[in-house]
Amino acid sequence: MKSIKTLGQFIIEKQADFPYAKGELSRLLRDIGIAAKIVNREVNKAGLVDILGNVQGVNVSGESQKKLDVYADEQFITALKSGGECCFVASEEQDEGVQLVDDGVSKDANYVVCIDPLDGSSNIEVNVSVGTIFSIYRRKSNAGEDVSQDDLLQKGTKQVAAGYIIYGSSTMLVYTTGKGVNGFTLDPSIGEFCLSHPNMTIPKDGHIYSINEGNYLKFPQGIKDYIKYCQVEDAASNRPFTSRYIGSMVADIHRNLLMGGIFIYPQTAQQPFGKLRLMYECNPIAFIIEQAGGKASTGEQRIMEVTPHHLHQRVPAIIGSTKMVDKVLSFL
Ligand code: AHM
Ligand code: MG
Repeated sequence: MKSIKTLGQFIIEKQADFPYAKGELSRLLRDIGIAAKIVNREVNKAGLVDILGNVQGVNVSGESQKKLDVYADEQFITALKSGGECCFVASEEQDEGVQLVDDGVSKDANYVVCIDPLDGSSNIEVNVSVGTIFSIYRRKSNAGEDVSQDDLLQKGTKQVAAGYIIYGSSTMLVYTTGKGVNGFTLDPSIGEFCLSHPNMTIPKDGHIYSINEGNYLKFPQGIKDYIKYCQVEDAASNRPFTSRYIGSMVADIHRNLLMGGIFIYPQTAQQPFGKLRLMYECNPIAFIIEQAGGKASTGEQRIMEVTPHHLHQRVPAIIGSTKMVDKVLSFL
């Protein structure tokens, strides 16, 4: 029988690679993995229990929150708080950063986390994959000092780790610490994430494009031109390409990571920065895709080089196989 390697074993093995190898980042990743298993359990029984539907209130972006969004938010924040390695969290579900202080303990923690606890949550009710996306930074202030928004508002290039969990036909955790990308599949029989996709790389080119074409009329001309390019017949470049859009960023990105492809969420006249959030959607995904050998751009610059001004900032996103991203950029 082939031996398995759990996420916990892998993290410990890789600990020496981390920039500050004191085990803090390892513990932080482990805490996220534990919360992911708890959220996975609830996502899996979403159709069974009375947990669907809106709870009162809307999140900071004016969208109605689903109960599982709130549940996932609580689980990740609780895990980060009790783990003690994170002092400040930015979450899609929280207007402001959440300071994790428990009898003063976490104030000394060296890391801050940006997280979308349950992305694509409008898909839960129809049994379509959803995800969690996270990004980890060293705090800017010194341990023991008060934390401020400045600790969270760092460029994506400063990420020390990032990952996503996809709650799909199987549940996977994919993460990077800047030394490649590794994927772990949850084995429900033993309750462990097991290394299933070592050293993931995205094909340099692909033939899948993922974009919400319902918004076509509102897209910038260059994006419209690219979509038409994808649809033209040309045997030499394997066109027409295949259009695949799940509407769950993690699921669309995960498929493209494995098969090659491009994901685009552009700006429109109504949404000059697009829809997706820089700090907890685009930056972590950009870090993973770049680490897998792909590219992530706003159309004007590398996503990870965008200067953040507020926690819920939006950016246009063009993410995927290098050749496909370059092709889109040539149309802009
Ligand atoms: P959410 O954070 O409110 O779930 O929104 C993010 C999601 C992404 O997962 C997905 O790529 C996008 O919204 C889909 O948006 P649209 O329905 O406009 O195509
Ligand atoms: Mg989201």
